[in-house]
Amino acid sequence: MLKLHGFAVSNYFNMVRIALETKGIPYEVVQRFPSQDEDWLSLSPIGKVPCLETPDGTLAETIVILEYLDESFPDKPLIPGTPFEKGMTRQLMQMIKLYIELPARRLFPGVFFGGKNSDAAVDEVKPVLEKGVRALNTLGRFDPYLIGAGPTAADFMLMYSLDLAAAVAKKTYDWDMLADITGSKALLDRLNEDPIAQRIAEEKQAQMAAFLSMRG
Ligand SMILES: N[C@@H](CCC(=O)N[C@@H](CS)C(=O)NCC(=O)O)C(=O)O
Repeated sequence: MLKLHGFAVSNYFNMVRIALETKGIPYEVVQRFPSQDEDWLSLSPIGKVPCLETPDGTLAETIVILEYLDESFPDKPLIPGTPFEKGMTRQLMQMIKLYIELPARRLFPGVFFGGKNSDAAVDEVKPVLEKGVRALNTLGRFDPYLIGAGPTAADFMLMYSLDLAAAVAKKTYDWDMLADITGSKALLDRLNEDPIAQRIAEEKQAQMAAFLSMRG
């Protein structure tokens, strides 16, 4: 059986988890926190979570794992359609990672973990997020899902990235980022209403206090 390594507060872990659950793929969770321990690095070369143990070996990097799942379990595709349509979903996945999640993540220490963000980081992140917002407005259809009638892997990346990025934008710049992405608030509400998403959110909430005290 597939083994998903990670922990319930991790947004990347939850992107993979919701894909596994939505597709109905059997899997086990192995609770793991990021580290540079030798045994973990032998599974996840950079030491991050998530990582997926498959019958053929181990894969790290969320987009790689999502692609592996869709190719190995073609029912209920999360990167559906023609090569071009698949390209559109993949394009959004990359835009969300590179221009929403990663820049926002630079400011997590000051926003979520009681640290202080440097002025340089604060200045550098905003224009990148603005480009990400512009790309989502250009590429997203929000009708009702990001790119079509059903959720894709891009929706799952969005729901576990945009919530955090919006919190970063609000606290750092007093910027209501969701108001600037037409349809995004309704889409996040729709995605979060799903019973699978609610279960994942409950597990995240249950682990949150322990996670924050571990970091503090
Ligand atoms: N590019 C990685 C990012 C994963 C990631 O940043 N995971 C976080 C937890 S949500 C982590 O392991 N952080 C520890 C670190 O950055 O060393 C992916 O797509 O899976």
